[in-house]
Amino acid sequence: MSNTPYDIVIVGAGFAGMYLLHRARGLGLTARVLEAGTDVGGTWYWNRYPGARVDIESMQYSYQFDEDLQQEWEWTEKYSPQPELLKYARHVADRHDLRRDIQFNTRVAAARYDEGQAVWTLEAEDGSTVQGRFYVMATGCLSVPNDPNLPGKDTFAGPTYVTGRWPHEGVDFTGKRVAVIGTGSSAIQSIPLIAETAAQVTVFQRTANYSIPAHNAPLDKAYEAKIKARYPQFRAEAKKTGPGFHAVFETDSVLDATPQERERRYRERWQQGGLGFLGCFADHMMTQEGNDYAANFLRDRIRSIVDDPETAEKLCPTNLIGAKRFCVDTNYYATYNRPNVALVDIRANPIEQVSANAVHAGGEAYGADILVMATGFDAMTGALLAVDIQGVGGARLQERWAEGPSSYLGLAIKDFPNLFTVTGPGSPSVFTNMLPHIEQHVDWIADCIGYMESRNYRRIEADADAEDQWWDHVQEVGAVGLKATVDSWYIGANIEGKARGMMPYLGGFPQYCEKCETVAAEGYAGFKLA
Ligand code: NA7
Repeated sequence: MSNTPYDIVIVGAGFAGMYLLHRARGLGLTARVLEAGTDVGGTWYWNRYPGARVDIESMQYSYQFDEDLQQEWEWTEKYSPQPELLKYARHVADRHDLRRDIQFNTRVAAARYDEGQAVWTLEAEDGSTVQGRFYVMATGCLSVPNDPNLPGKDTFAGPTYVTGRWPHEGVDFTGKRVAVIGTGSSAIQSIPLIAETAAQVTVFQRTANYSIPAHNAPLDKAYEAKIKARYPQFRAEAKKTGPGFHAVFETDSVLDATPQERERRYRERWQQGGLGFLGCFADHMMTQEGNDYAANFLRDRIRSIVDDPETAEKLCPTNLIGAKRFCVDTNYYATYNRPNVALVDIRANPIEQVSANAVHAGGEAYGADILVMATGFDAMTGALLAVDIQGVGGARLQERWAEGPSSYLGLAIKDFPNLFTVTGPGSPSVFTNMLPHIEQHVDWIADCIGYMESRNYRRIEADADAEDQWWDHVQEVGAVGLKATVDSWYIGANIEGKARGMMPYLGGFPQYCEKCETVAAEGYAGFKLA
């Protein structure tokens, strides 16, 4: 690596890092992207498990900064599969000639701010260093896999695969006995496909999840043409919705509806499929009673699909619908009707140990040749804390966030000057359509740096009071309704020992964007510029 300070050093070559590099060049700044993988794509580079697929329609989960690109690119399916998303990322890298400023195979271990020089020095695991005046963590919200310590896991004789680190050459399950740990989105997407070729699939479920059919299909050409005819307006409308994507979000209360009207709307949304399901009323997340209506409807769907009543009951979630990430599937529940698929409730029968060729739970040994860990991620903070980031006055992010994160707008942290985080804790991030949010954050960061360059400012730092107030607001909004009452990775509950607290901002994407715009318009209110 070179020791000449770049204007901006960016960690991560996913959609955020790629777009920020493009914006940096547009500002006439030098930028270097450091990426642990061997290619661009981030999430879609790492998550190659069978069935990996975006759960927002591809016409909406795509870049909008390049109008020609969004007009020219043709998605083949309503919800793109991982290989197509990776192809898209590679296409964008080629189209904008990004790779020449991206250093692959480089995992950053530490970053230190030198106050006198006003530069950040990033150190990679191989000891090489690179410096930049600005430093941006574009490392994603779900990028560090959760690797639970199952007793005896290391004694397992067969291969263990982690959904978030899937081998590039794929996995052949033909004739194998496969044990899948976890029933979140990654498991729900992959189990139906694994079951098609495996001899036996045993699913170890700790918490049943709600899932809604994707009704995925080839992309309707007439629909595509209709959107492309007014793409910028279509995107602008999406930004006005709470989660930043098009769906019909009704504003009336589930409590005021007649039973017939509730049933009618639930059935209609079930037929439509996808994440818009809960948008059929405004307040599912406000009361237990309102939540129960939707939950009962989905539990009835599960019972109607799954033949074996005992398995169906185990698959019926008992927690609040919408508190954990809602899943979108293709044939998930029906897969349990296959003779080669079995479900083990490990809440009732905890895993005792893994041995050479079995997973032992509730006194039974379930034979396995392959172990699939679909156990999720150290969400929101995992990738940020994987780097030993040292700011000014001895501030260390790992210590600062030991009791939970705090940030100004999910963009900046006091005592860490010239460091920005893309979709960091305190921003709406995972509660929104990630790609438009990434673009909003990157634009904000690039505009801010452009503003500083034009006025000769060399240093920006979140003001302590502004950060505290924002974080209090994030917690206050996060406590409204029922979302925070259920253990989820949104509140850090999936990682043993992790501090609890609502990490994404629940106040809505439009409200958040307005706040960011006001901050910028007021000369970066809440930041100290020097
Ligand atoms: P998730 O949604 O966090 O799911 C992880 C699953 O693994 C979930 O069912 C967990 O059960 C289970 N898990 C985690 N740790 C353990 C242990 N120790 N033992 C047994 N089971 C465990 O991750 P995904 O990768 O599926 O999805 C992440 C996001 O990617 C998703 O929300 C979409 O946005 C795309 P738990 O519920 O914690 O009881």
